[in-house]
Amino acid sequence: MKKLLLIQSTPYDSCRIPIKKKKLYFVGLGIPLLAALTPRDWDVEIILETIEDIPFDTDAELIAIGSMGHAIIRSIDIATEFRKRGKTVILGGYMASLMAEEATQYCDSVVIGDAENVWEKVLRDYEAGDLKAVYREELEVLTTPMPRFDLILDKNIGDFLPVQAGRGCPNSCSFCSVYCLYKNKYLKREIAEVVRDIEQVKRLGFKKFLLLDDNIIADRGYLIKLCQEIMRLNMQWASQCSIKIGEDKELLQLVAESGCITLSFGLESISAESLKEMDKAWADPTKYAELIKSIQEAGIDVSTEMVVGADGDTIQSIKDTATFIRENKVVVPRFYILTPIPGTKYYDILKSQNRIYKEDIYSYNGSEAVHVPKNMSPEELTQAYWELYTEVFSLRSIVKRTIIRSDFFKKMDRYLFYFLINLYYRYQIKQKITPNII
Ligand code: B12
Ligand code: SF4
Repeated sequence: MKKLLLIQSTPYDSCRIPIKKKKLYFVGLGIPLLAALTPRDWDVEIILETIEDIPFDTDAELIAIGSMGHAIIRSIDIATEFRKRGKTVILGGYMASLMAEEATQYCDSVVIGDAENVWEKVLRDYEAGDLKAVYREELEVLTTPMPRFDLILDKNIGDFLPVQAGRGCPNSCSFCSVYCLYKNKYLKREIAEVVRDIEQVKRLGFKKFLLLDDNIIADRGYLIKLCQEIMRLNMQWASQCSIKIGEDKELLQLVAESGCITLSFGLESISAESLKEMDKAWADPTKYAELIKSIQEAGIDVSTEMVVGADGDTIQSIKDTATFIRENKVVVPRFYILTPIPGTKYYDILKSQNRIYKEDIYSYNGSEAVHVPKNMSPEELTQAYWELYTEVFSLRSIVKRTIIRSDFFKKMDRYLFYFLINLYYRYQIKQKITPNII
């Protein structure tokens, strides 16, 4: 039987050593889905490099590697090693899609964007000895088979499995890879199909799932119907969406009742000027505190993603971000340096202004300034970023955000869990690892 090895690569750390973990708390869906899209006359093996070693002496003839962000460098190195051993290598996933032309130099074929309409053709072309350098087949309708979780269940993964209802986002933030790939397209799956996948997660013995959508409230009516279905399954879930959900008390209540325990919000910045620069002026930072409160009052824990280094940011505004996070009792805050990912609108703008400071994609890890900010030097930005992380994950801030809360005794288990996550992040930050590859 022909054999395919599917790899999700892990990024390198600052010493160019692949980042390894004992456990992968959040697994992606791309690779298990690709396995499900593979015709059954292929034998498939999955390797999640963050928790497993790559079997370079594999008997698989075809190697397909997925890459997120700066992990593309690792994917390229893996591809090079396999090609030396005579294997055929295909790259895909977000980062290979955004820099497909460059990626083709290091592999036999690149799949840009969604694989659903094209993966079987790729494999058949390979079998016929007619593999093309690039494949791209945009989706008009999103329908996916049941992901092959059977291939990852024996691995050391967390207690959430991934499910996806939709892809893309109607917004157009300048720095965003999702916008770059989907423009304003927002594709949703039939609710029955999503429920089918959640039911599979439940059948496999998992009580929690991660709804991987980038903005789950992009279609309010759809989310309402989905929550009504999820509710009867008696599961817990987490997802991410626009903070504007805080304005919609009725929706918040339904989302919470359906089992949503945590929502993550790309707040990006507390500076209105910075948000404008990111084409995210629709978000109003003066309302953030009030919206966060209303989400917390609905019983949903608030996690945030923010970036520093936009033109509205100063050293002082970056320091003030730590106070914002502490005062609003954000349980899991994450930060990145605003990074002009090649392929995005933001990259083109900075390039035209001659403000790209480092071209080496290896530095595009979100924790090192690669552009020249307006109000500080790149080095000052990198330093301010790590100081922000250090302050936010000081014991004082961690305790204030996770323990000293009026509802602590109501949800003690959950807050103690967040407390431990925060301690783990604190440990990672001390090693200068951006706490994301969890
Ligand atoms: C879950 C997730 C994670 C998880 C799990 C990652 C893992 N190891 O599997 C965690 C939290 C650990 C994580 C970490 C990181 N992530 Co992440 N992650 C996601 C998220 C939310 C969902 C991914 C997913 O499963 N999507 C659903 C599947 C079905 O879609 P898909 O992955 O795009 O796959 C489809 C196609 O792309 C294609 N495809 C995917 N892989 C492959 C491979 C081959 C060979 C082929 C042919 C096709 C193919 O087929 C699939 C079906 O159509 C996405 C956002 C998003 N919208 O996708 C960000 C996202 C992919 N992550 C991103 C980044 C930057 C990272 C980090 C680098 C962050 C950091 N600075 O540390 C790390 C890198 C980790 C790593 N191992 O490489 C960016 C990537 C941007 C870019 N330009 O590449 C995204 C898009 C978030 C964003 N909005 O910017 N991530
Ligand atoms: S709202 Fe989020 S997913 Fe949508 S374009 Fe902006 S950053 Fe990207």
